[in-house]
Parts: sequence; C-alpha cells; structure tokens
Amino acid sequence: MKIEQVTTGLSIKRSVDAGTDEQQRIVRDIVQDVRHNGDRALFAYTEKFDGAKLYSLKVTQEEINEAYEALDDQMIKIIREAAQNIADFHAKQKRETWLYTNADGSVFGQKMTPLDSAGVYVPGGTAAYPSSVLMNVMPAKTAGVERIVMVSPPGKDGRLPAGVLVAADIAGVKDIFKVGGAQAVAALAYGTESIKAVDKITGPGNIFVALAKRDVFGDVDIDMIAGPSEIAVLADETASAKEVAADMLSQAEHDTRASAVLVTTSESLAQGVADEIEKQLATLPRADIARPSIEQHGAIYIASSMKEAIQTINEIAPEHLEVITENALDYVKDIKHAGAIFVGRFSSEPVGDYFAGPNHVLPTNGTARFSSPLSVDDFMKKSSIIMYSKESFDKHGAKIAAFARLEGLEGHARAIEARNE
Ligand code: HSO
Ligand code: ZN
Repeated sequence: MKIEQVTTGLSIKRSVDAGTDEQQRIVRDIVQDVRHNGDRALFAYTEKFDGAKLYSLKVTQEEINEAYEALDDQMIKIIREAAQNIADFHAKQKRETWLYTNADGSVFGQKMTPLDSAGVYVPGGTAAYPSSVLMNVMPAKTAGVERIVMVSPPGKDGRLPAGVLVAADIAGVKDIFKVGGAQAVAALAYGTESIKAVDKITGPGNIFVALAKRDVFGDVDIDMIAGPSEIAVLADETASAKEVAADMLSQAEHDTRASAVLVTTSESLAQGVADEIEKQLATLPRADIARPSIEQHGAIYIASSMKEAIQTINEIAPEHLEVITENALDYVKDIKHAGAIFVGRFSSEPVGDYFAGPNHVLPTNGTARFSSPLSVDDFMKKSSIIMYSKESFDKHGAKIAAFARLEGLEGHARAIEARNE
C-alpha cells in the first residue's frame, strides 16, 4: 500500500452512484407498475428478479419460529443484548414536547409526535445484516412509531435469512414482507393489497433501491442514500500496526468501493500498517473484496503534526473515525466532521457496528459535514404551538398588521384588527 505525505484539499474519493439513464427508466417503470397493479406486480417481480414464486408475501409466525430454531441460543442472546444496548442509547435521544410562558403570559412550544408508520428495507444476499435491522428499527421503536414494516428480497427458496428474521422479531417488527428491489420501495410508498403504505422509508439497498427511494421521496420521507462504508484512522506512534490494519480491513471487506484511510504522525506506524495489511489480506476470507477496496480507495498519509492530521480528517469527513493516540479523548473536540468517532484502542469499529449502542447508519461520502447518524429524531416530527395572550396581542397587534401591509396582505392585517373591535 502506498504511503504518501498528506496534502491539503484531500478528500475520500466520493462515489455517489447516480445510476444510468437506463436504470432510472427501469425503476420508474417498476414504481408505476406497482402503483397500478399492486401485489400482482410484486409477485411478478419477485419471480423475475429473485427467482422465487410466492403466493403470499407476508412472513408467517411459523417462519419466525423456524428462524429461532435455526440459530443457536447463544447467538439469540447476543442479538437480544445488542438490541437492548441500542435501545438504551437511543432512549437518551428522545426529546419531549416543551412549552414556555413569556412575561406577557403567552405560551410557545414544540410538540413532538412520532411518525405513524415506517418501512425498513433490508438488502438481500451477503448484505442482509441482522445488525442493520436492529439499527434501523430500534430508533423508530424508541420514537414510538406504531407500525413498522420490514421488506427484504427472498432467496430462490422463498425465504429470508434466519438472522434477519430473529433480529426483526427481537426489535419488535410485526409486519415482514418478502419483497425487495424498487418494487418493495414502491409498495412501501404507495401501498398494495398486502402492504399498507408507510410515511418514511429507511435502510440501505442496491442502486435500484436507492433510485426508487429518490423517486418516491416527497410522497414519503426517506433516510439518506448511503454510500459504501468508510473508515479513517487517526493514529500516533502509540498505536499497534496490527490493530489499525485489522480495523481498516474490517470496513474494506464490506465493498470493493469501501475506503480505508490511515492518517498518522508516525512513519514507522505507516510502514507497519502497510505491511500488516498485506499480511492480513493473505488469510482474510473476503480478500477478493477487501483487496480491490484497499488498492483503489485505501491510503496511508503521513502528517507532520497532529494539527495537520486533524485538519486532514476534517477534510475527509469520514463515516467512521478511530482515534488511536495518546490522550485520544483530548482530540475529539477538534474533530468537526465524522459520522462516528471511536476513541482509543478498545473502540475498534466493529464494536459500534454490532453492539455498543450508537447507530451504525452514518453519513458517508463526506456528508458528515452536514448530516448526522440515524436517530430517534428521524422518526419524530415537530409541531409548533402558539398561544398568544391578550397582553401580547394588545402590545404587538398593530406591529403585526403593519408587517402584513408591507407585504400587501390586507386580509392578514384585518384578521388582526378584527380583534380590536
Ligand atoms: N459498517 C457498516 C455496518 C455493518 N457492519 C453492518 C457490519 N454489519 C456501516 O458502515
Ligand atoms: Zn461494518
């Protein structure tokens, strides 16, 4: 792996996939088809794209029971413990309705209301992560969303993976449907005979899912469009090359487009990590994915000072940042842009992927400059409350009418003045 001197103006190779015209057309057609033909279209696409001929989309209690039987008890316990940690962390995010009264006795405030319903998309194949089921569902549950629907493409055998079903059940999802792709997004947005429409769709997916989410946005809300996973490690000479390399590979194995970057003040660590990455790749089962990721999107940068290193991190605005230095916590105040900050050597990134509690759905592609991790807020909305007192009204009514007339809105002014008569 190449070792370079850090320069300014650096950024992770941004790889937002906008899709080809052809893909956009296909997605629009599928969305329209589902809008018009409902379940019939869903069955047809599931047969065409997933190779599964289904007669019912909804996962049955029997399938859930079988999923529990397929996992060993220890694993079920681990999923439960992770879900509890995620619930505990997200409970701290929950904001309550607030009101305040000013000196004139007027009351203002903000009412918090959970969304009525949310849909979670879970990708198929090797990206069908039970951990992502928990990360998407738990914030919605904590927010108080009453109806949470999950969709995921079935395998050729017409089934969903046991881990996904168990995680969904532990998270409290009642409605799980075996449908994926753009057709599932359309069903969630517009509803079909078996799937009732939801207000917001979250969860990652392939390009067709991402394009469909863009297509239905406005009719329903969506979460961010997630890009491939990213990790940046900020380390000094106290870090272990073996550990840093392992952490970088942990994200590189997600996707050939994932990126793993080290920014360090130590030349010997830089060399050590480069060597370790090679060594560890030799035995990593997913090296066929991790190697191209490291080769195309991996980098090791040497900075002349911690200040320069931190500036570089802020320019990259990584999804995940690990700080493995002496007094690591002291540097957190200088980090402006990172989706999640993992502090110290025991906060290896997978700790957050699976178990610690904070959400693993994080801003990618440099969007940590302006976005935040998925949270309870994403499943709540706010209404303003205004209760103006007579005292406020008498004091300010004329000013309000004057403002209305500035805008040429006589009707507004008269509404105010009607109270004076
Ligand atoms: N690191 C991924 C999430 C994940 N990792 C799921 C393992 N499973 C998000 O960037
Ligand atoms: Zn991961």
